[in-house]
Amino acid sequence: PSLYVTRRLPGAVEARLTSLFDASFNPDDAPRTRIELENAMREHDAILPTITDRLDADLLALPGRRARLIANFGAGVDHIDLAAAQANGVVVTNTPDALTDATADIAILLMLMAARRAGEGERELRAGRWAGWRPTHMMGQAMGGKTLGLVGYGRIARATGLRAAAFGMRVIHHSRRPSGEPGYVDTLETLAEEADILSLHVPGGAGTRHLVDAALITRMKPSAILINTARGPVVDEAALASALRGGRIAAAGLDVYEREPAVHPDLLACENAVLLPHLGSATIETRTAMGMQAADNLEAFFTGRELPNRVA
Ligand code: 8YV
Repeated sequence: PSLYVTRRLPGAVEARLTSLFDASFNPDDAPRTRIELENAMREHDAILPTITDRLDADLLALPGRRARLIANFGAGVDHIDLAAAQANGVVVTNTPDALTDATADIAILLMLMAARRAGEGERELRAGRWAGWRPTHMMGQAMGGKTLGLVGYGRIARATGLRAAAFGMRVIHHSRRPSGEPGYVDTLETLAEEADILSLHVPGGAGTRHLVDAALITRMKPSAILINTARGPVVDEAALASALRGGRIAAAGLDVYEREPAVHPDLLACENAVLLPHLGSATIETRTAMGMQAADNLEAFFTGRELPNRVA
């Protein structure tokens, strides 16, 4: 079968895909244009896209479409119109397990950086503004003894909670469907009120857009920290920047943004925002494992086996 891969992938993954399929790789590793995606849908049996490819209803209903499988490289599939995929008989798979630990690690990294003011400190030092040690210099907050509120309770949330417990944190969570597990809090509002650190682990898409808005931020403690490793649009960036500037919450640690790669200019101006360029799954081990998981799904599809990670 013929496969189109929209971005360059780790070498071991490209080698496996080449051994299994008549695979074409995007040569310049730039995001694909709409025309390029249309051509790929018409010319190949399967597509392996990433978060930078928007596969909307028109693309999925494209006349003359040949592609029958979209094997997404990544867990989040909010860039793919799943209802349109379903309606047009296009199968969609994702790579949920491969990136759990790497993303939980980034959530903890952001918590530590925000709580201990690491970005701010490094900027001060590199700018030659560090006046030397003093007892009250750049005091942050401890994580131990604090409460972590997990919004969503899937794989990454749980892995983040386990790590936070090792830092001596109390871990509570809220999810759409009650988990029935210890630490479950009935409403998002109560979770926001109780948490010292609020960490987001919900999928993107219309159902979670601006879940964290000005009203929810108002419920948070003035000392609270917001962490987002999920999807940018879950947070109203303008409302968050205004809260950070006004001292209504203490800090934020973000890995994802509403309009990537653009970042709200007001956030860029906030000293108390730690801002990473969507590094959640960016380790060689994880990106390789994601590619291998996508390859497993492709292989299962074309050999008529059950798909390990079907989402539509
Ligand atoms: C990926 C992610 O790097 O898997 C996800 O949902 O957000 C990232 O970790 C990205 O999706 C790759 O397509």
